[in-house]
Amino acid sequence: MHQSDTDLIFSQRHGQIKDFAFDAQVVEVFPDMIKRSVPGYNTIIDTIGRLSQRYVTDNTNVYDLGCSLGAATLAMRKNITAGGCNIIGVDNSAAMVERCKMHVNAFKGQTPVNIEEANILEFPLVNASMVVLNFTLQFIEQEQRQTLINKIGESLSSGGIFVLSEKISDNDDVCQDLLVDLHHDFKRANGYSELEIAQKRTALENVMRTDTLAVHTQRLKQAGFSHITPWFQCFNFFSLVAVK
Ligand code: GEK
Repeated sequence: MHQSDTDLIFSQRHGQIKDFAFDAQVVEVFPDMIKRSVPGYNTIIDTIGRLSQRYVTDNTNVYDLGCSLGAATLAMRKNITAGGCNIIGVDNSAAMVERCKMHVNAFKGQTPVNIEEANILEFPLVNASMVVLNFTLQFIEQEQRQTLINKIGESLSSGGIFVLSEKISDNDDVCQDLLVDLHHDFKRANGYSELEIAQKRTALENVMRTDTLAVHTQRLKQAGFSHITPWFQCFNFFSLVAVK
């Protein structure tokens, strides 16, 4: 990997650590950052692709909410076999959206893709057969999460699928400490130093708030999803599918 693509954002000691933001500096190193920080990221992206082949139906919309550089969008575009569909990727970071459009245009595909700069809380969702929230809900205010999940539920047709991936917390302190330690070991094994791990943790403190798996499941039930199953967990990272 070229040095400039490597995530070195927290490698030097910062006097004061600012809240983490999806700015141009983060965009530059994002693919490296997410792969070295999120256990199972590639498996989750591949599986989103496979699920799109199975669940996306003709003449529907597919949403990738908080699409970043479009990894899930591209996986779905590669795998969708249904006709007359549109993939809509939404992100509120101007820097992400600009780079995402370049990524998407660099590959060819049958299904049209629109990348929109918008807040997913305000973005209308209609006629969907698949909605993906891949590590995005954790950045939404906790009080606004139910409204967003309800909107996703309402946009999906019967038999449509929702994929939710998140960093989670555990109410049991012993389990929580173990999962956090295992995740930090994973980051160390991927070349992050103690300083980088500690500074990133501080930067995320005010912007990323995690829920328990039980809270996520309850929210989905309240939004009317009747078939919910976690299909992936590694340490404190999980992904679930919910079918309407
Ligand atoms: C992936 N899904 O590679 N509206 C729109 N976008 C938002 C909002 C919001 N209110 N809040 C945060 N974002 C991607 C990875 S990253 C996860 C998702 C991570 C966007 C934010 O700008 C960022 O691009 C993304 O959500 C979260 O499959 O970095 O841990």
